[in-house]
Amino acid sequence: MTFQQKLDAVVSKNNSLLCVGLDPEFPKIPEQFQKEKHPQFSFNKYIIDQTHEFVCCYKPNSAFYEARGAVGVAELKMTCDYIHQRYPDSPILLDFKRGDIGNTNESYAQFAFEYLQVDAITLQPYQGGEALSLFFSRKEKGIFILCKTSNPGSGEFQNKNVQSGRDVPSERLYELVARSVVSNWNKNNNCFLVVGATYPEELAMVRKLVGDMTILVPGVGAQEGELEKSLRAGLNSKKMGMIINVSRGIIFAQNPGVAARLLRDEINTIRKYIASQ
Ligand code: OMP
Repeated sequence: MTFQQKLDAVVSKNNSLLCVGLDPEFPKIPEQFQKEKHPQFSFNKYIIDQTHEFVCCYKPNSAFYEARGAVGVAELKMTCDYIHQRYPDSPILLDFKRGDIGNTNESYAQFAFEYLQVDAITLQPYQGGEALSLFFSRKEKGIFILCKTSNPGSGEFQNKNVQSGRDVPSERLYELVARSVVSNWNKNNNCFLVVGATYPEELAMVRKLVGDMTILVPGVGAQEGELEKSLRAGLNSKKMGMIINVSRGIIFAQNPGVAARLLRDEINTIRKYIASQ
């Protein structure tokens, strides 16, 4: 089963485009979990049990586990194992943002796909498609390429005009990334893009360039990306094709299960409204 097939199945089963980001920043974890033997894992287990019916995906960000060294990485592994065992329908998208030369990428791929056994990862495109080809060859895995990131300074490079050839009109760097992914990198139909909810105009532009491709959209909530604007810009022709990630806004909510259900429902209400227009 490919990542897209696994995603489609759970999107339809849970009627959800919502992804919960498992970003257990240690100092922010409630005290009761901090005291546990495996604090990040215990906290994640609680979040996953509360939210699994309302989400289409989980996205643990490796940084929050690596920050604690070996114990954190072990708890990331425990988290992935728990999802595989208890909720095998739920895809795991590892937020990794890696990408290097060939043999280094082999080691990254080994960690993500063999050790953690995740279904998908995020990568940066800076070293080009040649360097990432090893990831593309993993046909069953989802390869998410950073295109237009949500941070305030992402335009420094991503919005610069670039010209790929003498007779070709110039375009923004993020547009070139989107076009390259669609036309050159996606030979195995396993590439996807990441575009921040904080840039709905750019998201609309990317949607025009990539057809119905699924886009990971982080930045709703804590980073103040607006949900309705993002959905208007990012939904594909089937009013789907988005994975809307929310991390802090759900995991640190008073009641994460309720927060996830409400957000799932709000996304669906807006989707229906947009479809009816
Ligand atoms: P919240 O802002 O707490 O919802 O978390 C957002 C999550 O999405 C974090 O794990 C970020 O690292 C990640 N993210 C962004 O916020 N912006 C991006 O442009 C890309 C990502 C990502 O690749 O997921």
